Amino acid sequence: MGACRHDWSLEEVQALYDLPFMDLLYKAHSVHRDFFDPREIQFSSLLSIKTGGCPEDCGYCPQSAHHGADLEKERLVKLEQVLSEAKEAKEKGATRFCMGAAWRNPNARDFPLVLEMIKGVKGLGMQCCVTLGSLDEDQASALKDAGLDYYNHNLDTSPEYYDKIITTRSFQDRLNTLEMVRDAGINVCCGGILGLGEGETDRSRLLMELANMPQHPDSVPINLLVRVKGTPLENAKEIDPFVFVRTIAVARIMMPKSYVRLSAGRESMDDSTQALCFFAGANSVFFGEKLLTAPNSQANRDMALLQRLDLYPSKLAEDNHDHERDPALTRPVEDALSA
Ligand code: SAM
Ligand code: DTB
Ligand code: SF4
Repeated sequence: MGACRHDWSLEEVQALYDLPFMDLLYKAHSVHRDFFDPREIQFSSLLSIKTGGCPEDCGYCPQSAHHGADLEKERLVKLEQVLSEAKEAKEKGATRFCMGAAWRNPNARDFPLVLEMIKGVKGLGMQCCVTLGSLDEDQASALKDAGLDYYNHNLDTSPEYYDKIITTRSFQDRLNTLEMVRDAGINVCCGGILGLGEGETDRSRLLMELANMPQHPDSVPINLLVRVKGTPLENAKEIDPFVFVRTIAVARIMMPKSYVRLSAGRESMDDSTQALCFFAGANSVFFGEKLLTAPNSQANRDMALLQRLDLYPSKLAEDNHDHERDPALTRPVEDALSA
């Protein structure tokens, strides 16, 4: 049974990446079966609660005020709208409702309203996640008190490549916010983006940073860059889909108990690539017509794909942190983690 390690070296991560593709997938899928039902996919639904005009300069992001993406700016949405969107997402099978705001950090005027939104979503019996930028200790503990289950704050890329993509907030700032979230007792949702022009070593370093945190993030979103017109990365070179699949597989092996989310970028991904991602250990997706501002894979396409692959959306009760497995599903893979 794979142990949770926090001492990965770059050489070890690269050795996993460099395994023959089929060996890597076999190993990752074996680890996946040790901890999860390989047929179950967790659905999260996204809502942008404050759109555009962000003071940060993240090179991939259409919501940055530094770039010229064609985007309608929106003020904080109303509580009623949040609740009706959350209800609809729940009816469609989402177990988690995630709200994102284009802020550097939450401000004193809007933060109490976000706390009300969290309480409202919790009142519907859903898990709740928010991503609001950097936090201080008091904000983290207020979020916890409001009942927040997850906080999303991504590392995005390797520490070495980071300042080619973002200059207004440091990699260390991100680690500090993550520490505050962890210390407040909120589950951490933290991952990155591929296709930013990063190199192989950057992808390994990103996964190494994630896995070597004091605790593995509970959710690990792996985004494929959505190239948006008007952003500095609108013409970034596409990456080989098999590199994306390899990244999912390596993340699964390094963080065996975490939910690995096949996140942004599914709209442009073909069904076979997504199927390979699920085999490699992805067990969560964003479900619904829209991500924050960009289109997502259509719900009917997702449902058809799940059916064709004999997968099913997780139920709330099963989507927890008690990874008790049905022994009938466990294969003899004691050696799954030995190189
Ligand atoms: N403003 C907050 C922050 O950055 O912490 C929260 C919202 S932000 C949009 C959340 C994450 O979405 C980013 O960290 C990034 O990983 C991802 N993201 C943003 N734009 C993207 C794009 N064009 N393609 C893929 N992922 C993207
Ligand atoms: C994450 O890792 N991906 C989501 C969520 N966390 C907040 C956001 C993806 C955004 C894609 C671009 C957009 O919709 O603006
Ligand atoms: Fe702002 Fe978040 Fe977009 Fe960066 S990723 S520009 S912080 S909304």
